[in-house]
Amino acid sequence: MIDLRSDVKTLPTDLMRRAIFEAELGDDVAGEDPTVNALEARAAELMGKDAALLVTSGTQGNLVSMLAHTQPGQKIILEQDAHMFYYESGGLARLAGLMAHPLRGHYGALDPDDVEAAIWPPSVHSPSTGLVALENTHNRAGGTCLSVEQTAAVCEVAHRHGVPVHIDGARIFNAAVALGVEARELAAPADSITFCLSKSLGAPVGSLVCGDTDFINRARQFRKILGGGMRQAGIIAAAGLVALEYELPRLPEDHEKARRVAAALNDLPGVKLDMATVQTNMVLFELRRDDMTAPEFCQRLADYEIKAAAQSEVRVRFVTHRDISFDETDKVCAALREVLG
Ligand code: TLP
Repeated sequence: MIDLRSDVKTLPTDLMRRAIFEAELGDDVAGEDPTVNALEARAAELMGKDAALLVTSGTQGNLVSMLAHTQPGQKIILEQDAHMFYYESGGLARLAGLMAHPLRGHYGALDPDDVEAAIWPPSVHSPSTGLVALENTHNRAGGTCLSVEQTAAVCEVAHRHGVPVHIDGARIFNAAVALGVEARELAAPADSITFCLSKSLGAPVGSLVCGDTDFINRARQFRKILGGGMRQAGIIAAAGLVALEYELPRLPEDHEKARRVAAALNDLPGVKLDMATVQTNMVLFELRRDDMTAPEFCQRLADYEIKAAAQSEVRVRFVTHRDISFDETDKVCAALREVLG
């Protein structure tokens, strides 16, 4: 099966499985797991931050970050299609007690002027703004990147008003590869960042929250409150260390696969695809045809041993990743031509 539904579907590599088997372990809640400590040190170094914290998932990373940055009753400003707003089951409201102020972005990027206007002046009537959140790459915009300049411009506005900035960098390394910069340059203007091991990096579990030492200490306590204190978590960290060493350099290949799929789709009737969004490992498009809906199209792909998922009656997202080879990518292109041509 060729699974285009998401890069979260990747299975651990042999190297990861061996590293898990051989990992040196201890009680991470007490800070005694050497493999977790090594991963957190490596993550902090890659993001150019003081410290890092291993969490169970991207969602948990974003949640502990919101909890550590804000007070209940404050406002969080974020893009209206942001994962933290759209897909995290309202955890920002239910668990962090935040009010969301969503803004419409452009290819996932917030306009700094809109952010400034959304930071309402202090008043007895209004909530104060506790956090601005960015997403890089932006999932629902189709894996689009925020540049260093775009990130810095929003951070400048937020910081001028005393508001911290968190980046949901689930796929920050894809952005770094696409933009030709280091991930730490993209993280530098922000106060904190979460990145995921379990998406394009192909590890089975885990995300890292990175920031200054005080922030990470607070986040660690919130992780415990949320039940995310794990004991011999080195079995997770071991695969993560392998992912950072061996999978990170491989990411440009996934972008090339996405470009091939996008080029094939772009020629086909009834496909509405903005090629400007094809920047990383995602291809987001609309199917505007009388003969099939997006779910029916995905159903047809099953005959070619391809798993795909529609996001609505017209919208489809494909994600390329390590478990789809270049040969399989070409098979996908051929299948698309047969089904839609
Ligand atoms: N994204 C997943 C899910 O929506 C299923 C996907 O397939 O793309 N931030 C961003 C930008 C994400 O894309 C995701 C997951 C998360 C956070 C949450 O990560 P997890 O699933 O580890 O909680």
